[in-house]
Amino acid sequence: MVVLSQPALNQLSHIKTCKPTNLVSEIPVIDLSDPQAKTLIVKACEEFGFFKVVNHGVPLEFMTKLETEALTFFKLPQSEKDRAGPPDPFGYGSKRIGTNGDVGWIEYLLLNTNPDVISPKSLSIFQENPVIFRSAVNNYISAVKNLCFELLELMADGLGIQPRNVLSKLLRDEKSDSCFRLNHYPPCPELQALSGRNLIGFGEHTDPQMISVLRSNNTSGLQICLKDGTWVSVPPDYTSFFINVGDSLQVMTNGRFRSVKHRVMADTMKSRVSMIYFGGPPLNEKIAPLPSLMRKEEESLYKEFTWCEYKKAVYKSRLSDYRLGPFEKC
Ligand code: AKG
Repeated sequence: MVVLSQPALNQLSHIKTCKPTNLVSEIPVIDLSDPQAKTLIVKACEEFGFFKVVNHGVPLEFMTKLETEALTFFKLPQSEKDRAGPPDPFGYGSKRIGTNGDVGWIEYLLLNTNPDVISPKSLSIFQENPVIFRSAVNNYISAVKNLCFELLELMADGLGIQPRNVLSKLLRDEKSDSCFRLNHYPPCPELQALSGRNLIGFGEHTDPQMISVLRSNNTSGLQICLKDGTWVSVPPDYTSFFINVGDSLQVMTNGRFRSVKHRVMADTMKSRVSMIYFGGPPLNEKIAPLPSLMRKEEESLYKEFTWCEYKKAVYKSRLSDYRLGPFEKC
């Protein structure tokens, strides 16, 4: 079993008070073969900022192969994993998330998905286990990127805006600032028993990019926050993808789509492995409401900013900060 070095209990975050979480069956499920998919996606993005996708066309083999490779990496001795870290922000990290004091019961690998700017640390990971790991990552990412483009085009169709690649072109751009994260949450029986409370794997946050495509193994832990502030558990499904609307897409739709707050609870008995593709626009791209979506005399809810400016602000913030706040018009 992989054991993260044990931090002092008070360094880790717990859920102190929380309404009972429900296993919701009403999380929207979008079947991509359904002719109504575009309408249902828009509804899900408005209501939840979150949905599950089935019949997505990504071979299960790509998902399970990468999961196996990720576990092989996470099972390496700590000293070997540490050679791929600390994250800069790319590379291997453990417990510390970002540089502003957020901690969680997690270890992870953050990779850049733009081959021409892949960081030296990311390369060292591939050099350990070059052919198999690299091809598992590449196969998975290229399939998930295509799914992401399709989802963004369905969103444009559902919103009734033209051209239909108005969103997807930002991620298709070779300068797209997207990244990919492999997360591992080891089981935590002792810590949980000691604290008697639920241990946080990944603290609550919204994703700053446009869209995130998440796949996990069959261990639960992911929770999303509904519009009314209730936290609900997302039943895991290793064959499907879960889609998060990110802050940038919320701005591009002038608040019509909702960037979903989410978090992960560690499991006492089972390890959770998740893999997330975060689709971000090019650094110099202006993040602003799409003109084709604005109604007559509708005003932007946000100040003007580029993705680079927003990203810099995010890096300086804590996970749970309301990071869009300073960019909203008063
Ligand atoms: C993140 O990496 O930003 C997450 O929210 C993790 C979600 C998960 O591991 O299921």
